Amino acid sequence: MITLYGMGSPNVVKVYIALEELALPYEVKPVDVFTGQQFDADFLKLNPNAKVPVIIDPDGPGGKPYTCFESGAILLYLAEKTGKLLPADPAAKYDAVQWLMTQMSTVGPMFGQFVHYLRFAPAGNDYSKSRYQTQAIRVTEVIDHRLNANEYLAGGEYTIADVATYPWLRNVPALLGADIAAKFPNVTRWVKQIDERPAVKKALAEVDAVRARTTQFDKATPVNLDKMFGRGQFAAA
Ligand SMILES: N[C@@H](CCC(=O)N[C@@H](CS)C(=O)NCC(=O)O)C(=O)O
Repeated sequence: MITLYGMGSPNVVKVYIALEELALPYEVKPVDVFTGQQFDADFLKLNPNAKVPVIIDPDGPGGKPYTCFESGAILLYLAEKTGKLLPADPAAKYDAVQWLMTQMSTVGPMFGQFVHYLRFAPAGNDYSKSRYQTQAIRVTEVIDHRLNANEYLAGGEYTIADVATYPWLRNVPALLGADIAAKFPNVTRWVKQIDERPAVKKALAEVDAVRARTTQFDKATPVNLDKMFGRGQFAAA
């Protein structure tokens, strides 16, 4: 059985969805990032970059256990292990990989930084907040345009590109507001379509369960937040 180390954040939600879509049995080991468990020595052996998600597959390549971190790598690993959620046709497969990389390089980091400046930065960071909000809106527009011409990100097939992007873009109305969300009807249509998938409903219920077992950001102590964000006594520069 695969072990998933995580909590309830979008990068972890991707892996829950993939495991449910692929009907792979898994157990969850919660990592309480808002109390600093990602810095524990045992967890750093799994991911030296101190971030969730991580999976351990006891039945990895060559029948040996395999540990995998970085959500995009995990999605590729699970898709290739099962031969699902990635098109067989090489061009369509690389269409999926391109949009997966767009999620990893742009959607996640831009929305992630926007949320940071929205929720966690001290007052007086308006330039940074505006920059990341603008970038989050810009990439949502790019995806909306793609979904105008295609049912899913890689074309006609639901793939790991959709699995990676949905946990971030389902939050567009909450993060960017209803007026901005209304400018992206294709994203709204695609989110609704993915919301209805039984595996996604199951995954989101599991995510609610892990949220109940982990500390949420509003309960984190100031010192744990400083450590996680590398600021205050933990700043390197
Ligand atoms: N690019 C990484 C990002 C992982 C990431 O930022 N994980 C967050 C939760 S969403 C985390 O572990 N944060 C703890 C920390 O930064 O100390 C991935 O997609 O797996």
